[in-house]
Amino acid sequence: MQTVVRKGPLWIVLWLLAACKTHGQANQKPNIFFIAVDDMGNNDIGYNNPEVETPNLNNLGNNGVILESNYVYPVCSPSRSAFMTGRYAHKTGFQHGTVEHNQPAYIDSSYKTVAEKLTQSYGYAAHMVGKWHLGYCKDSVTPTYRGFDSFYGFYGGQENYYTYNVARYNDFRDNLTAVTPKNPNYPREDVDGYSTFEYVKRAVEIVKNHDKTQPLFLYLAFQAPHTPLQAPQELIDKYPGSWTYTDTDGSQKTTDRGTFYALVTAVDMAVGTLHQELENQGLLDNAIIVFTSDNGGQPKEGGFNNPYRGAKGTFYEGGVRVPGFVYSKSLLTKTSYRHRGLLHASDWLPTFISLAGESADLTSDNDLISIDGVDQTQMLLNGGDSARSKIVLNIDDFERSSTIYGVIKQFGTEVWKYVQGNIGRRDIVYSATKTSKKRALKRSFKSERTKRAVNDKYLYLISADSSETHNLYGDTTPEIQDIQNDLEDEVEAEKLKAVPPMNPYNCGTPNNLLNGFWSAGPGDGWCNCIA
Ligand SMILES: [Ca+2]
Repeated sequence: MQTVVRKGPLWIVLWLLAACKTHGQANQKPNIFFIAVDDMGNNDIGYNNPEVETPNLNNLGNNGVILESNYVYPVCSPSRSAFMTGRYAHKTGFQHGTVEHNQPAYIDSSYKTVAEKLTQSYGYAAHMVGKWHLGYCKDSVTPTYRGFDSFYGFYGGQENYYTYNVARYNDFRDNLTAVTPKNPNYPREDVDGYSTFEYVKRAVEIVKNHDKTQPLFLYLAFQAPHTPLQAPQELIDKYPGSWTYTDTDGSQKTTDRGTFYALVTAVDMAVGTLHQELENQGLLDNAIIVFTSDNGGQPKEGGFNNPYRGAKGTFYEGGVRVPGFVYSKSLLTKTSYRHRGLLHASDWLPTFISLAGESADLTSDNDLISIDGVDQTQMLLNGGDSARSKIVLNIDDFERSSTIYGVIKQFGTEVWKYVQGNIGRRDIVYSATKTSKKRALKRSFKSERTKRAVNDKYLYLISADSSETHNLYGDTTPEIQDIQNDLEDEVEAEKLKAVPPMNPYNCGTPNNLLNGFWSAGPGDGWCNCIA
């Protein structure tokens, strides 16, 4: 009798406990806010350069962990492919530069995106706002088919901030619906603003409407501060004056760095708006904010990478080592410092999976078993060592003129970099006489153009020479010879793993315009077009 009486309530209690546990676990998964900016160089953020006003970014970075060795690719699409897939670009076919409008490139469905993993395996809601730049030749390769519950932004690159045009035609979407104020079929009337602010407006809507019993992944990919250099006039007015630099032919050029700063400040304001709303909604109590650029700055457009050499599009540090930080109110056991550990664009996926799963096993999940990214939670949360000692910068030999192989490797406290091939056209070298005086930077660097060849080789000890002024390739010191041989072997081994690039060709004139919008088209769209 006693046993029977107890059995009923006990079963209910256990059932309730199990239900609560499941519910509790769901709540324990942190919200993940992944903020990417476009073409921001090392010297383009306030905590590295007080000349640019970024109080919100400074606050988050200075109270979080600033990433000193945050490596990406030199241009947009490869970096974004690594963000989304956790794989090196040469493993997914994105190693050969940016995806152009007429190129039928996309993330193959065999590579799960971070949004697919978080929504399908870990119970997250996932939303994307901003720049995709990973192909759109059929609807099924666009964000809402690749794991995101919603998408608000554009498929390509280099969009006009006010008209949402790219290369004369429109490229702006709310899920699959083309959006402009000119589109009578679109119900909203308020989509006519500066895109940085439109994006954050949508991000705030997402946050406000989010069911807080579910963990949230938001990928907010600003198009700023990429060209065209457009910003609200009141922000441009903050930065009067001109900035000059010496171009590759030795001539003095003026750069619109003031307007560029205004683009960055607009991003900072947008991040501040989002941050405040996250606080208002209580979504930061168990959350991580990640901020990263996708490649280095373009000096001729106002982006500087000081003290790193090179520019966007180059494999010098200035092209691939970019601003980044993590911030969390509750998850970081060590804060307010700079971490020099190696971190790569491909690491975010496994790191987010690790944060999402209390026992995420990255070695047995078939979707993750062959990724290149590594779980960096110990480094980011606890200030531990980086989980990687090597980064493959790229493997791309599709065109002889742009052939590039590169690897970074840590040996003890030394970090070495080996590059073979076209390290980059804009070979900007910072002057040894640069000062930290305000506005001094405009006088402090010069650039030079030198001939590049597929067999050019570079070896830099970047832990001591981050400006890459001493090419040690061919040095006869035995220790350096050993390192050189090691890195050359790494590159040779990695070459065998590369898949062909997906975006070598333009399709000519595929059927990718519909009513003035860059569009995918039904079914296979124009993915099978042949140049
Ligand atoms: Ca970019």
